[in-house]
Amino acid sequence: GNEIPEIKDYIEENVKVTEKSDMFGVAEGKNVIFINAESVQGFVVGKEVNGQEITPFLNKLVEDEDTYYFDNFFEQTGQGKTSDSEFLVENSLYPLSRGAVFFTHGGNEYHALPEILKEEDYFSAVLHANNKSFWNRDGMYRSLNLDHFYSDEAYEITDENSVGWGLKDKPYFEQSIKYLQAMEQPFYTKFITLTNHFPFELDEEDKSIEPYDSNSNTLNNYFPTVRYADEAMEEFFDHLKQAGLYEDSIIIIMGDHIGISANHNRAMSMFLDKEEITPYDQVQLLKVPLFIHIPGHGKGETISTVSGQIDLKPTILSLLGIEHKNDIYFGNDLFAKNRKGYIALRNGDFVSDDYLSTAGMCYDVHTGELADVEEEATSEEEATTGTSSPCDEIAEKVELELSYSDNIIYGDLFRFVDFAEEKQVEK
Ligand code: GP9
Ligand code: MN
Repeated sequence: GNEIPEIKDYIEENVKVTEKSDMFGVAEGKNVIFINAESVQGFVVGKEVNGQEITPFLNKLVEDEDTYYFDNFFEQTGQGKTSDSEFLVENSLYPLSRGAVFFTHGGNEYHALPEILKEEDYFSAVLHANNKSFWNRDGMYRSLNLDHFYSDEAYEITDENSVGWGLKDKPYFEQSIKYLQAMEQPFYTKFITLTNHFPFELDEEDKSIEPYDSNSNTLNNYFPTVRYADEAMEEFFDHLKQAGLYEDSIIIIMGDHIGISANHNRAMSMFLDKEEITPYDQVQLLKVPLFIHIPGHGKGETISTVSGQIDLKPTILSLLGIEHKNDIYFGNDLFAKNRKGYIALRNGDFVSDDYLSTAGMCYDVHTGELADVEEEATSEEEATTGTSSPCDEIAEKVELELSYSDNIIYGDLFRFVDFAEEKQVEK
């Protein structure tokens, strides 16, 4: 049956923040430039390799007074990788536990950022120099109500300006500027970089730092390509300034998902100077950087509350001063005070203000020590199951949220919701 009323009730009670944040409307009417930074993980920010900074530009941004940096921000993708991260950001719904929702449910009804922003006279576009059908982007973007997709056909791609997966990030950003300049404002645009993609190939002339030296070529080569992406983003900021687009825009940079998998744990533990990578560490490595840069704002800081990709949609809407009371989503405005307090990973693991749950174990999130199992049962139900863990309460919510999100997608339930009509009724 149609579960929408039940899901809405759950969201009203357990997800939505009750008060607008202080940041509501600070970027009203501004352009939004969102950079999906391919495979950039949080562990590189502020770190060095061979005595050299890996991400000098991002490191400067951390300190920038116009930038909020979220250093406890998690990727929540599944098998759909980049496309899952896009799905999370546009919808504040979870991707699926198997397959890529962009492929399996690209024709569903959604209520995504481009659609909501269109009502506020925003023009939306994605700029990404790859084939438009990769990840079924062209199909899904239609369902998300995106106005335009500048794919590989919009770029001049040659042997000289390509490496690995295609057009290098520097010429990609450079060639993109003319499209931004010609674009109707305000706009909501997403840039998806490509050079820092597995297997992290880079031409000699583009290497500003030397590879690492470990038993993993993947990890070794990751650092020079991350640095290349860092430089490309710095150049992009300069292009935006030169084009007169910087002042009227907010720029968001987000790592889409991890670049270095658990297969490289030996090398990773060497780099991080740890004896081993524990299951707790493995989850901590799912952190990706998130920057929200608001030119002229002057109040930026580093925010360390637990957060994730599911939070971007409500955050962007809040920054732009757009109310969306009847929307159905699972994230929270990153600047709100009474947030949910946990981030669900697609496999049911989670990270909360206090705990980290993975592989059936419950850790103290701050110390990485196993959290005590309460010996004494406090209810009949617990008495029959034997033990209870301090992670149980949130684990239940996580399971419920993931299943509600899945049901919305599998049942294409937004077909039955008239978001616009409800908006009118409320007024
Ligand atoms: C392809 C790019 C990479 O267009 O977004 O996708 P990924 O392999 O990271 O999901
Ligand atoms: Mn990716």
